Amino acid sequence: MVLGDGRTMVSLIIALVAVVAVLMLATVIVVSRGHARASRRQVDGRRDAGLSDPGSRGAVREAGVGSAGSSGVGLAEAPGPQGATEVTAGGVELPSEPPSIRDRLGAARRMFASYAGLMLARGSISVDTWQELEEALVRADVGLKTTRELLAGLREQVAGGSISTPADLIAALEVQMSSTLHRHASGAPLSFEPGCTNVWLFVGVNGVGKTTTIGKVATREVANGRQVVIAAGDTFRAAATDQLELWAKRCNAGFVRGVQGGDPSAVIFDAVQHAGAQGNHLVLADTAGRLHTKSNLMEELKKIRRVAERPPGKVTEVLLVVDATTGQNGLAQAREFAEAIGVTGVVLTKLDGTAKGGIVVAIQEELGIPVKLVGLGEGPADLVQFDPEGFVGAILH
Ligand SMILES: Nc1nc2c(ncn2[C@@H]2O[C@H](COP(=O)(O)OP(=O)(O)O)[C@@H](O)[C@H]2O)c(=O)[nH]1
Ligand SMILES: [Mg+2]
Repeated sequence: MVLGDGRTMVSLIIALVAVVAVLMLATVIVVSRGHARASRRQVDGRRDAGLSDPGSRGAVREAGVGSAGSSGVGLAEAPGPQGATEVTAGGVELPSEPPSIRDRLGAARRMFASYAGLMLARGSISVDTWQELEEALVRADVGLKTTRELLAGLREQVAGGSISTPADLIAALEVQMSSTLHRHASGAPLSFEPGCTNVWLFVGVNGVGKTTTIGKVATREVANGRQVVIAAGDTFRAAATDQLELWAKRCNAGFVRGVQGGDPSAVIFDAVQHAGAQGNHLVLADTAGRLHTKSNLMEELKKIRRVAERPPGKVTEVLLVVDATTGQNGLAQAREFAEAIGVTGVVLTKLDGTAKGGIVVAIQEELGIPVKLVGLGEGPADLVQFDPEGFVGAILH
């Protein structure tokens, strides 16, 4: 090449520009093919899972996926805002000192104490003692069937001579109630399996506290260093999704939502697939408490469960949320959900309210489902692991 030759220089520049343009064009083609392949894979996955085409239910949005830097608790890096995905970050709210069941069950304890006072004043076990004990247990929501079973066990001990005073009777009741709760592994931690995307499904009728419980569980799990994605599977009520999004933002969990009235299974499928792709550990899936008919709801829940099991998802908990203030009605709900979809544990909420608590014993004795968590208020820290001894002690003395 001869330097200073103007025409040669111009040709060289034109050639260089042409090469750069060809390279850029090739890159654009490769990237757009990659995107097309990825979205085809997701649509195929949905179709395999028996879900509707995303176009028919609106795009899934995502908010509140935090970055590791913003929280310091090791959350996955947020994906870039592409397509219909929307990403926002929030601050983690660590739970303060958890409340104690003992403090919040004051009303139940006072009620039982007034009966115990009557029994102990008498000095010996009489017909009245048995009547008072039965009344106390039924009023505490233990339920007639479970109360009678507990009393039958105590009568045997009295007949055998191992119990002779009202004080012994109350002590034996405590042992019997605790052993009932232990028999069904109550208070066991929630199941979590490494190496897959754990899905914890929250089911239960409207108003029991599913959404609030998910918020509390997400707060706790994020604070413990887990990467959490919340799936707004209650597409039936728009307010439920907004309420959940707020919780997700507050604790810096990922959040996947669908359109109102959309297919809940599709939302949960997308959340699981997204969580898997991000290497996240845990999906907390909200569900509707009521659809047009009850059988619709149960069928929908079965479908959600099937879809959530698709790799890398694995349903490791199906938690039935029961409002403790609904008393024996909660037992009937538990029976229905357990029969339809299988329930691995109960979250008993509102034990801080007017609840008497005995429903815990009834649920376990009659259905054999362990109570795993207890809701003691509306705040993010108002959730505790169920502790059988602490619970029985909080009611009886
Ligand atoms: N006192 C009290 N209120 C609760 C508890 N859990 C939930 N709630 C309240 O119960 C109401 C219904 O809760 P929500 O989570 O929307 O129920 P969902 O319909 O099952 O999702 C809300 O006002 C919650 O603040 C709890 O443990 N204690
Ligand atoms: Mg809800």
